[in-house]
Amino acid sequence: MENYYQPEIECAPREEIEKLQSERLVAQVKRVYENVPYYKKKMDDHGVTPDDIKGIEDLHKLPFLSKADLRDAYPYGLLGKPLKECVRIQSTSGTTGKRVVAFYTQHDVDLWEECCARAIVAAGGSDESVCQVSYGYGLFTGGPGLNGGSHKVGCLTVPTSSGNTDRQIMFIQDLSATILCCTPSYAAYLGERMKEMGLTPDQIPLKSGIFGAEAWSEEMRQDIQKTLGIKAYDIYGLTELSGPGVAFECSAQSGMHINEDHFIAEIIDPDTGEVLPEGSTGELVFTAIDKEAFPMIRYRTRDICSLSREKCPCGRTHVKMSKPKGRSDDMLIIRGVNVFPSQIETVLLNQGYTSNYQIVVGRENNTDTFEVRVEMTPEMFTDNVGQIQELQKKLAAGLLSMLGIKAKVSLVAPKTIERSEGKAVRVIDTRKI
Ligand code: DLL
Repeated sequence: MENYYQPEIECAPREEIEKLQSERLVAQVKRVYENVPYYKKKMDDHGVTPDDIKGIEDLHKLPFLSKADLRDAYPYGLLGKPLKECVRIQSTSGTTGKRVVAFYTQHDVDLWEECCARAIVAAGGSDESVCQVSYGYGLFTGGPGLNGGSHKVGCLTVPTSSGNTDRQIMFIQDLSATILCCTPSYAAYLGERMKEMGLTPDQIPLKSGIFGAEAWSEEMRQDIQKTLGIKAYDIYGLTELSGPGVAFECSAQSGMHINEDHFIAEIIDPDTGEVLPEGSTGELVFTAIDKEAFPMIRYRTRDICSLSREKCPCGRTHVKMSKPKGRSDDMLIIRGVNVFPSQIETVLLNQGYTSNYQIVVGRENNTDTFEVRVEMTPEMFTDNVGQIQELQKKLAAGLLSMLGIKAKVSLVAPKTIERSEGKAVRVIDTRKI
């Protein structure tokens, strides 16, 4: 049986959701126009006033907000409430430029934690659950968001944060944790370590996992589910919009329901900005309609995915987004061809490898070099050169057929590629240096 945290809104009829969205959008646009000079100027420059926005059908009239705007307005330029009403900041681990600093009022924290609670209940959580939160705590939103959601549901919360892998496993075993929250790459590592310790899936108390914060393939899901003996649920979010819980997966495991009472999603053509019809793949754009301190309107996420309103067997009525294949800025252009790391991961896992890999891109004689380094599993590990060459050839052929370009494949010994405790870094691109 499917359980819901807030059934009246998660399963509300479409007309009701759209009516609520329209009301909230109109009020939000008016509020930011009157209170945030940065938005007022942006809307004035675009020739649109709050009077032009009568409902969700007018959303497309509003200007986009981009990461560049966040940088321009850093740190306080987009504040929708006086600082004295703000109770928290969170921040991204961006490697270039200024960090994004997002602000929250108590209302915003409650809204965010409720979204995470919906995700936990959808993954089978209840006040009987022991929920281990192994996302990082601190400025990163993963730990604090799932921690708050777990409290709201009434789970026994185990705030291990990331790292110290053997201690994580000790808590899972000793406290009989039933839900694990972490990045998929860390879940894969925990699974690998438990296997090494001789733990079989039936000896692991976990029942489900809530994994997100980075792109991961369907094949990686199957792999994690098998090793840990759990059902693995995807969760999506970004700091600018609150953190995890903007969208979450249900038992159908076929896309993530977007919490549409708080966020309106659109898919646009990333080159022209044109709104694309339902089902098209493009850049995901979000409008947060009831956040107070950091009110994002038509924020361009740079994540590439599609939306579907097909009826979901779980009973929820909120639109579903497909697994993002990665950010448009994660996409590599190698010899003119668009390559997403998640496509490479699909080929690797289909051929029996794990998600321990690295993509190394460089330039020699004005041509891009492209190498995929992959760990052999202990079962396939051999020092027979002929056998290794055979495996490399097969993998190179798989990559060629998926990507349309040739990669050099290097198989390396088990445990030689560094494991990740948070978001995995899989691409080394020396062309940018
Ligand atoms: O990663 C929030 C989060 C924490 C989500 C824990 C889920 C679980 P940021 O650090 O701001 O926030 O990074 C946001 O991560 O724009 C996507 O590119 C990527 N991302 C997040 N969730 C997923 C997912 C958190 N399930 C950026 N699948 C987003 C693919 C994801 N990519």
